[in-house]
Amino acid sequence: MLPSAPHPNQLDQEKKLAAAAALRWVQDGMVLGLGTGSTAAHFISLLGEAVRNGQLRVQATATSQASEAQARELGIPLLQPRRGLRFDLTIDGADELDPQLRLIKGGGGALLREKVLANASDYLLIIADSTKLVPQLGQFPLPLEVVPFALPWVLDAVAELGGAPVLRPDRRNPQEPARSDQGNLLVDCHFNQIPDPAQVAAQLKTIPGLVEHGLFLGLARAALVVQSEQVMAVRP
Ligand code: ABF
Repeated sequence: MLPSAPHPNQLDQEKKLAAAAALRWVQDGMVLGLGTGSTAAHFISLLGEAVRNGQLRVQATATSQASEAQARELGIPLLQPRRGLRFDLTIDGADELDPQLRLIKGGGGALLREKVLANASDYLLIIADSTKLVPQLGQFPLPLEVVPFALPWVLDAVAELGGAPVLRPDRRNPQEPARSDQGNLLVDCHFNQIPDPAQVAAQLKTIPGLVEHGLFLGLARAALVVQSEQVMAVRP
């Protein structure tokens, strides 16, 4: 009997729980990276409240136009990319994470900016509901960001790796391909299981025109994962 998936309302409660736990990691004066996705959106809402009522003074950069718009709307002071900019703490979601804190990210299409900010962060904290922690990565299709011109060859190369690539359709207009904030295409690769994420990441990096992949290895320092309505800290 497969464990039943949590009810959507319960899942949203779990996301809010993880987001609230992450807010306690934020110290006054921090420079923050703001993630993308529904869990990160809950965190940004809570952060906006704390900024509005004067509890926290922070500056932040977002990993997507959507998160930037939400943060701006909430009055969170925003920093644009500039040389030397580093983040004390970046809070972001994930599509899958394993016990070694290896991640699959990019279901929300923001993997490139997420990886750029993760790489510029002193501390990447992942927040996740109970469906995200898995024993082995790969059940969730691995997102790629691809330059449009290169698409046919990238699809061939990923298929060679056993990744069953699918061009992601636009959510609002499925006749059109989805586009990243950079205007690139998004490809979801169905590996089913990825026993050696480092090897797959290294192989993907050799494919011209594949600008970023959703394997985040050695970037996350900790994760706050909800299990049985409790928030559990996971460290590699
Ligand atoms: C983002 O968080 C993406 O990388 C990932 O797709 C998403 C997870 O989505 P959600 O929090 O909505 O479950 O960082």
